[in-house]
Amino acid sequence: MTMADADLASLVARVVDETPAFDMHTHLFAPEMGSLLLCGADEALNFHYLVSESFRVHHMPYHEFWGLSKAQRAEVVWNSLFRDTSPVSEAASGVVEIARAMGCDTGRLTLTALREALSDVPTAEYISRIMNLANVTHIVMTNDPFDDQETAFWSEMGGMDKRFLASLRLDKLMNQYSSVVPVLIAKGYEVDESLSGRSVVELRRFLEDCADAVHPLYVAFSTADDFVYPEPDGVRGRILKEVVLPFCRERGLPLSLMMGARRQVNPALRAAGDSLANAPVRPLESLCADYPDNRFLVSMLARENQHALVVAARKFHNLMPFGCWWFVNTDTLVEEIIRMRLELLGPTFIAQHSDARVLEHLIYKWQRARRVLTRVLADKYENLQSSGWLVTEDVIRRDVEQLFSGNFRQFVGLAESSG
Ligand code: FIX
Ligand code: ZN
Repeated sequence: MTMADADLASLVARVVDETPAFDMHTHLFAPEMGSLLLCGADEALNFHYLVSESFRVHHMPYHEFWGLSKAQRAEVVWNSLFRDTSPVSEAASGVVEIARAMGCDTGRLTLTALREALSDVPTAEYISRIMNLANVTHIVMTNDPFDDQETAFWSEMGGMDKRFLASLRLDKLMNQYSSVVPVLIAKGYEVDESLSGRSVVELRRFLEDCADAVHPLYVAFSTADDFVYPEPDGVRGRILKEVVLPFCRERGLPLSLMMGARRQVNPALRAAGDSLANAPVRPLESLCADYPDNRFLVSMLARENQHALVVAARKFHNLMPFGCWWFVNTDTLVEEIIRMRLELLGPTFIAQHSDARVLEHLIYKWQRARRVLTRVLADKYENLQSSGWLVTEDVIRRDVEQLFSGNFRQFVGLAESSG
């Protein structure tokens, strides 16, 4: 039976709200990894998105800002973005959404009230509360084998909170190889800068060791606009071809490429100093064509690249577009991208990831994703209905489940029942 448009829209909203999400890319860590899991008001206000926005208001010299304690920086950000201007940006209004979900009176929100409502200590109950509010079942971490603070916990990873799963992040290996050579040598791997001798075999052994330690769901690295493929003589090209791709193939792991991040355009802003670049899609197409037995999870940072990425995914079934990353994770652009992907791919992509750096980010990032997906899907189902197609609750549930979790699970080979 055909539903009235308003009934259909509220059914879609309910199903989207009720469908759990598998958050396939975050910068959160299992609670057993101690101070690596960030939470609380001061961390939320020190989020690099807010830090960069705050400089547009307070104009403090960089050294002065970074010389402050974390709590003082949180106050500067608060004053700049919530007292002296209105929090209308994506990131700033996200704080208001977090506050509301955590029970604050957002009509007269103060920094003190926010600090009281959010916990600085990620107890198991607090994590469950936040994950329930966001309706997220699993959180994929970004695990960097060259971060000593993190790798100190790797041997205990097997016994950690099962809701947190690993991904192996290889930016340093792929983008700054010469800088990690001494580190690898110190760890006992026989490598050199020109990849001669046993280097390739040893790099492979290094990846095997990392994977044995963290059991990643996928391997990842980000690129700027300088990523080329094929690159037979370049070090990165050789590592990709001779080490990473065969490793991924043999272990059945997808390779995630996060394309278009131009790092440290303004180093004085520290983590907030990265920007974006329009990245060519051709190398990606060639990779997908040359390695049909590899699977590629891909997100692109520039709005200009989204259309080409979707078209590439029509051509190559080993390519899975995921999420709306960072500078395109705004209401307007998420709507545009999800609409474009649905129109060109149907529900065969990964609708969103949170990229959360602070636990409470899960709340607003997923609330937003759900609102946008509801709008777009309601519109699509209304059109289908008006063509006589039967749209039922079961059908909507199936589609949303695929977009929020199923497509990712299937792509990384996670059985429905496991995890
Ligand atoms: O490379 C990444 O995974 C990016 O998401 C981060 O580096 C970035 O700082 C970020 O947090 C974006 O949301
Ligand atoms: Zn990220």
